[in-house]
Amino acid sequence: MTEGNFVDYVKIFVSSGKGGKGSTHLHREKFIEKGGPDGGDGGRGGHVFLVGNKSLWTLFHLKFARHVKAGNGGDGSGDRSTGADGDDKYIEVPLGTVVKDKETGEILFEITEDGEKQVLSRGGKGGLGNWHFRSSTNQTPRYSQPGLPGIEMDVILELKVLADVGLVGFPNAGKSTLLSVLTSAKPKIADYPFTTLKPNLGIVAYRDFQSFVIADIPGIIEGAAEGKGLGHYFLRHIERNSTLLFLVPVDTPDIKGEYDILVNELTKYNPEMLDKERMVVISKCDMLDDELKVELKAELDVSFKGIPYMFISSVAQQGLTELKDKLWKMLNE
Ligand SMILES: Nc1nc2c(ncn2[C@@H]2O[C@H](COP(=O)(O)OP(=O)(O)OP(=O)(O)O)[C@@H](O)[C@H]2O)c(=O)[nH]1
Ligand SMILES: [Mg+2]
Repeated sequence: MTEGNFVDYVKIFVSSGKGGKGSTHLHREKFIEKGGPDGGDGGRGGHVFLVGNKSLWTLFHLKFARHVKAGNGGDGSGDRSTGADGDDKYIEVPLGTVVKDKETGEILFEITEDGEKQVLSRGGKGGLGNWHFRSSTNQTPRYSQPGLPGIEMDVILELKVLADVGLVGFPNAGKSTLLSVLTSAKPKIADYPFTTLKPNLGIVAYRDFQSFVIADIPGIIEGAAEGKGLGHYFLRHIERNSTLLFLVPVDTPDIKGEYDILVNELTKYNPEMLDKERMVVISKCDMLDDELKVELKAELDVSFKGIPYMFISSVAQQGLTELKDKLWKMLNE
């Protein structure tokens, strides 16, 4: 994912197919003089569906799909044969896509589950063939129904949330490692700064089949808001997250000081960033023995004064369940 291919809003013109005409065919065969009506029905027009796909993250693939048109139904023909149904069209969208009628602004529906399929525009019904209209008074009806037209509409697709939680930290803080242990994402991890060059997203599977999304972005350094490092370029990606998770490694000499630098950079970039819920995670705690942890805790309780913080280790899998619980609570409060 880069700046260019993140798209969360597209306008599309959709049209379902029109129904096929019913046939007015009269049966003809050698030696049978009046065969009677045998015109078949028209096929229905194709529908346009939206389908949820959990491996899609943006609407980028629809950016150039300005017009989606389903196929028309085939006309009925003699021998009571029904026309073919028009081809349906399936538009795949990420979960959390909201569909609006462009004219009225009305929300039509939302796709929230993988594989969920909803009709956006229904194909027109096929017309009935003359065979249906035969009666004792009219044995050779030369009448059949036309197919019904398809439905044309302009719709807006909007992706609600990119990620619920944004990871913020200096390079090498262990952000990508944390993403890799909380989700099935496989970001690049290495012992040097700026390993991550583009944001990575992952879904945290939470108790009872719930989930939330975490975004890992490149490390932020002092001066990021003025363009140092890479962080500033990606700060806008976490502008949309509802919760920020600050990562500071436990071996940092001044933990609160590093946190302050991060907060300061975000504030300089956009003061509204501070309106978000935030939590501090002291990472790599496997490097600390219990005794030192108690000492550090006493220190941090004073310096963090009421700012929620916790210890974790991605490598030793410590504190991860507690972290998920806390994030879930913050997101749902
Ligand atoms: N001991 C220990 N090392 C860790 C832990 N988590 C990450 N590391 C190490 O810290 C280094 C940096 O980890 P990354 O996950 O790449 O850090 P990052 O914050 O994504 O770094 P950038 O992408 O450069 O911003 C790697 O060598 C990891 O193996 C942990 O819980 N314990
Ligand atoms: Mg990284």
